[in-house]
Amino acid sequence: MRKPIIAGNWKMFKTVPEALAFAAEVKGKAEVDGVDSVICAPFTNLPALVEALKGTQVKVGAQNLHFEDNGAFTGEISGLMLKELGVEYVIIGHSERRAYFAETDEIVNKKVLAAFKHGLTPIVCVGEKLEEREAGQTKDVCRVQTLGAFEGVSAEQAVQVVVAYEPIWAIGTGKSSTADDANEVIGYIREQLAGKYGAAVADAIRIQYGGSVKPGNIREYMQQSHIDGALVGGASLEPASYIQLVEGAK
Ligand code: G2H
Repeated sequence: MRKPIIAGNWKMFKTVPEALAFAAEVKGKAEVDGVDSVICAPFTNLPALVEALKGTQVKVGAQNLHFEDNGAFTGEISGLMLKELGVEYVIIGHSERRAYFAETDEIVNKKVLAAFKHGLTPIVCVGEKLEEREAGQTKDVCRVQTLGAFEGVSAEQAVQVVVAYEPIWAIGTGKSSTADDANEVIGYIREQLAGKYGAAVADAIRIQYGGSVKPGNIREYMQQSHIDGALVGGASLEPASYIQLVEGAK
């Protein structure tokens, strides 16, 4: 069976002292057997968080990487650099990066391959905009984004990928997709992966829901057949709320 995974996406929040205070609060608490727990923090927090969470079940992730190892890419951070810090996960293709930083499916794919090159676990985000949903294009958008991200990814690598389905209209808006609707789209994403890799591989790939998940609704999502956890923004910032999310994923 697939192990549930809760990943906090802090986005551009928290200074180093704030991150360390969070780590001290969640130690021993956001650690539930049978649930993977990951905090994806701003780059500046990563060394301190890796150190503070060493030996715990709370893993550390980044929110982006560049697909080259090094080069003249001012302001960028590579997978090589993240690995050196002890980071284990990296979010790739979050809708905010697609929208504000012009990340295409091709760039997302290069980043997924770069993550594997450095032994980082990619959390790959896919999801439709409101107008695409209203035009009945949700599944088409998710199929193209998912298959685009997995281009050139072997079956052995595919089972390690975490996919996060985040309908864009549900992000940070307080509006969440119903658990049934999210499960239907996630089931469809799994079908596409089965078409590419076969059912056994697709059944092993973890697919999260993301978009206004909070302690009050996590269990509804977790009860769904295809939903294996959540990528959580706002509700991952407070230790008490994050702990409840990890507990709720059990
Ligand atoms: C979606 C999510 C985290 P929030 O971006 O990836 O954010 O939970 O605040 O909607």
